[in-house]
Amino acid sequence: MNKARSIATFSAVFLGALVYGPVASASNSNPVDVNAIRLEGDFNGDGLGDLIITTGSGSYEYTGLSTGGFTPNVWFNTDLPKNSVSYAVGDFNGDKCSDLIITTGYGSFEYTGNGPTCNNTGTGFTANVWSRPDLTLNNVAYGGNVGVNDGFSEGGAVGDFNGDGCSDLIITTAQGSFEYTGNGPTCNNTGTGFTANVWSRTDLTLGNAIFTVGDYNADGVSDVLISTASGTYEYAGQKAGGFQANVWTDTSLPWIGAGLGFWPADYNGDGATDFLVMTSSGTSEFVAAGGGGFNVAWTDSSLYYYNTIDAGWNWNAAFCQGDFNGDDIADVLITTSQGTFLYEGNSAGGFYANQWTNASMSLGNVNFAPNDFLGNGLTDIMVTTAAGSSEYEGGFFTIVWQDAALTLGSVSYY
Ligand SMILES: [Ca+2]
Ligand SMILES: [Ca+2]
Ligand SMILES: [Ca+2]
Ligand SMILES: [Ca+2]
Repeated sequence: MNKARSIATFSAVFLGALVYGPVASASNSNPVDVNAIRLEGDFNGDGLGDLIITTGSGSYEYTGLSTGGFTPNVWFNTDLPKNSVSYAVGDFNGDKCSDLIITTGYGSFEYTGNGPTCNNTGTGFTANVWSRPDLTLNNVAYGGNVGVNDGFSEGGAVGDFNGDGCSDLIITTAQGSFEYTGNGPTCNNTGTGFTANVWSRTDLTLGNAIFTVGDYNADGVSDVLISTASGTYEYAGQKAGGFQANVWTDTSLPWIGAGLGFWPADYNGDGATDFLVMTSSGTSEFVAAGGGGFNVAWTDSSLYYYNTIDAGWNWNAAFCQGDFNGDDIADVLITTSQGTFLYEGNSAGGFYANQWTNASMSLGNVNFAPNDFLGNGLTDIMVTTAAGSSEYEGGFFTIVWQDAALTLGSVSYY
């Protein structure tokens, strides 16, 4: 059974080059990648987006190059093959180099990114800065999870919920959801690892709530939309920790384990995070209206979730946000059975449709991993199909790197 997923994202107004976005794909034959929630990393802190590439052989750090392509295998670990590991990305220690929460059957482990400008000026990662052997794969969600067993990884989130410049976690388990705030030399807590249980909600257990991150009220502190069977509730992050509850509510947007998906980004470029939400009725753009509320600015009833007796919930479109034209207004790639269509964000709300199209990139046959790999302010995309992976430069969508071995279903990107 396919599950609708929250795609944790927030715009580039936080955390420098960290632009969070989803993999946009949907296919029953590729369930893990379908539900990937990836947060874009710059692990070595040079301003160019990097990747963790996970295949059957292990996990590999590829660092982006300004001319396209990557420096491969800056770090690798053959004990972390695809389907036995998930990654959540954030800058948990606040040194502007992206870090990882690595989750396996042995628990969850914080690995902090190293680079010339990071706290550790080496390469690769500093291992086990924080570890929790009890938080094992499929028993915990950080929003960035790619669960091996779909349906058990909903929940969790990464954002800067206390606004101190260090990424924080909402950790969701069978016991509930818990805010852990990142520690580092420039954070509110100058130690390492996390300050546990700054906020907790024992009712928001794994599989019963999803979190969608954004700065919806544009105060520089990450907020969350919490969706449960009762509806969707905006909780505004507080600098002292915790959240102001129910800043905005919409009981017409319930999450019952499926049938609801969010793609947040600043689609009108005013600095406040907006979101696309897909329901069984279609997809709508909710534009932040100040103070935390939203106005519906655009709807397309042809992009929707549907329920089937045999296959459960499914969807007829997938979305991938980014600033593909570099105008500081978020755009979205919409993938349907007819191909992929670039909708460019409009400052007045809504989109300029079909600014780029590709009929061969159809739903179920393509995966997108967005990041500014070239570091020039335009979101580039790693496009993965049965023919392999191709790095498309933002803007003109020209191919600047390819690897035919990294085929759809054989690789996950973080
Ligand atoms: Ca980099
Ligand atoms: Ca870091
Ligand atoms: Ca923080
Ligand atoms: Ca906005």
